[in-house]
Amino acid sequence: MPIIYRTIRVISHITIGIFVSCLPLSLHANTQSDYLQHEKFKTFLATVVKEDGHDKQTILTLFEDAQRKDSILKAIARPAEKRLTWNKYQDIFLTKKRIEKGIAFYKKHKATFKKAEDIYGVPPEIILAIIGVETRFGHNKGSYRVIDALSTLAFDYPPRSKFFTKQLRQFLLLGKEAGIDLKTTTGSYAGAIGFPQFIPSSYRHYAVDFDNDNQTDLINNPVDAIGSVGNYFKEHGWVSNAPITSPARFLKAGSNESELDKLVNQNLKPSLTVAEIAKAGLIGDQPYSATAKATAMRLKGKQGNEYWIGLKNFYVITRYNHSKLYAMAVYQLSESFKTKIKHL
Ligand SMILES: [Ca+2]
Repeated sequence: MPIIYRTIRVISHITIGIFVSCLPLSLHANTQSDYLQHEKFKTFLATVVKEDGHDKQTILTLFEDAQRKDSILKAIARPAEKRLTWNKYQDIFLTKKRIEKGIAFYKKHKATFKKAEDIYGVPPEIILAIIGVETRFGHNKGSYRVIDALSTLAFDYPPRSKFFTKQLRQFLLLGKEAGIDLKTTTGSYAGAIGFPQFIPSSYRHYAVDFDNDNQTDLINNPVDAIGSVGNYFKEHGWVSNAPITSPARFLKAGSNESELDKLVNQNLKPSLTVAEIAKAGLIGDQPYSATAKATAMRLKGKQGNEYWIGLKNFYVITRYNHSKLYAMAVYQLSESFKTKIKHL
């Protein structure tokens, strides 16, 4: 799109410049860019120049060819976490191929995983599962230019405009701080970057230089990525050696299904005690403390309803992606890795 417009602009200026004033105003405006004339961009520009110290012309040049992508607007309206139930969602991530690739990735970076566990208390299989679910161990880091993704969502997606405007601002700061190329860096449709798909604010706050080469590089450096996921989990409250989630049985006899309906699939944050959940008839297979905070889940599985009890660490996984389906996929993938990597 911009290439065509640029061509029009060149022709306008050089060959038929004399007729430019005859062109309809709207066409002329469209030749500029998708965003330079956008009201929300103008406000954004003033903010980042004034408050973040960016050079105005540099930002204008950067946004000259920032593109609105309708495919991004479609994708964000229908994420897999909302579109699918657990019986379908699991098939995307819990595959033999993904497990094999994970084992190979682990073998290659075993010492780094060990170091991350020592420093952050997060087991290798969890970090491995996150990187596996996010990008298949770096094989798919996303093909949208981050500048396009974040501009589209910040300026043309009102429901999340505030959030993505903040992310766009964080992205520009990453250019200064981490040396990220703002024009060419690619990521997901939501502007997530690198092996672990950190959104720009997470990159700025939780990414670490884990191989001490003075660069914090989540795009090309798997070592920095592994350490950064460990740090992210620790900072979000991961409890070392604590349980994550357990299958649970719904004891129909003497229990109250309507009472259980009120308990399951409420907030992601554990707000009930194991005892309160048990009172409604849901008993975890693991012997958790009756006073532990937990969340009761009912998922549509392949064999019908599945019940699960999630604890603090399950909640921490949802801090990476606010979805119980996501956290369950990470957990189950991690369990597949756990036994396989133990003796490697
Ligand atoms: Ca590094």
